[in-house]
Amino acid sequence: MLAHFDIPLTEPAGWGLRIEGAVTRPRTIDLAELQSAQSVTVPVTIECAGNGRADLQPRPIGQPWLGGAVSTAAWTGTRLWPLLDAAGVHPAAVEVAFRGRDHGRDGVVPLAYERSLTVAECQSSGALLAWAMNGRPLDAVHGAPLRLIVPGWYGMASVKWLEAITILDEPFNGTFQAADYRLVTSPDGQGPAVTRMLPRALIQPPGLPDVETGARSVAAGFVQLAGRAWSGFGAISSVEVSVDGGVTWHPAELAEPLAATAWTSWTTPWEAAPGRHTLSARATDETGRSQPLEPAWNLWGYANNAVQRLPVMVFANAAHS
Ligand SMILES: Nc1nc2c(c(=O)[nH]1)N[C@H]1C(S)=C(S)[C@@H](COP(=O)(O)O)O[C@H]1N2
Ligand SMILES: [Mo]
Repeated sequence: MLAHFDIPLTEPAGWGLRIEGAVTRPRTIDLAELQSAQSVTVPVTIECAGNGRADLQPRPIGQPWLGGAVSTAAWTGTRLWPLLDAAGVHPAAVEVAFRGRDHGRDGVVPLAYERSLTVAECQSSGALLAWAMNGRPLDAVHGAPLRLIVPGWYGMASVKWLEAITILDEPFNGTFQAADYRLVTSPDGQGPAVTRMLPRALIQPPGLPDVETGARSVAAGFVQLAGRAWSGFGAISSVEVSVDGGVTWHPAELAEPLAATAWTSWTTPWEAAPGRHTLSARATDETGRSQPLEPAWNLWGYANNAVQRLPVMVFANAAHS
């Protein structure tokens, strides 16, 4: 769960979604009407753009995520585009802004959490307005009563506690679009926007964690290594695993993907010999995008998809029992 401000508590009864701006038929829709539209349930993997930030040096400002800020849930809702289309989006419209109910201040300026997508992205991304997660009504933490889900994008795009959608005939310039969520590497503070999730594979840590170092402690012998891999740019085409710190790599076996919008499970057998080892997994997607061995630093520590390095201490079996 990640939120920039306090969690707003909203009674569905008094709530309505405002659709306004460059549309022929601006309106407010209540939850019952949204739920009477055609509904879909889609598994979607969402990763926070700051996931992996804590591995960067020097340490960027922000939540010190290691690799845990990613999850997959089944989201139930209705597709965004048919709703916007029915409101009559002006032909000259270029972007759509999504505003959450949560707000705070930027110094003296009142500030809501608001993000935008291009009109084209609203049409093609399969974005949905979701009111349920894993078969249960959305809870307060995850955006009740309604949130946007943008498959393929880092988490910041999936605006929680959604209360207004504004169609714009110029690009949106809000703080969380124009100033934050940028890959800043130069002193002018500018940089390209963070958009889709870069390919990434993570390993389900085998064995047990060592209390002092956090390194994994594993009994020697056959170990079935497993993990997940995802990319916001397309299907995962391969996962390679290294058990020697990235010197040699071999292909893992991929399971059938859950959905085009969700991560893929992978497995590979490992004959673990006593001693210290470093495990790594590297994903490549169908567009050919892959993971770098070293992180690419940026000021806010976004989109670090460098290959994971998982230290493992393998013990001879007798020492373990
Ligand atoms: N309204 C609103 N939506 C938001 C945010 C927020 O602060 N306010 N945080 C975003 C970020 S940065 C992430 S990673 C995801 C986290 O979603 P989760 O809390 O369901 O895991 O929500 C996104 N949507
Ligand atoms: Mo995030």
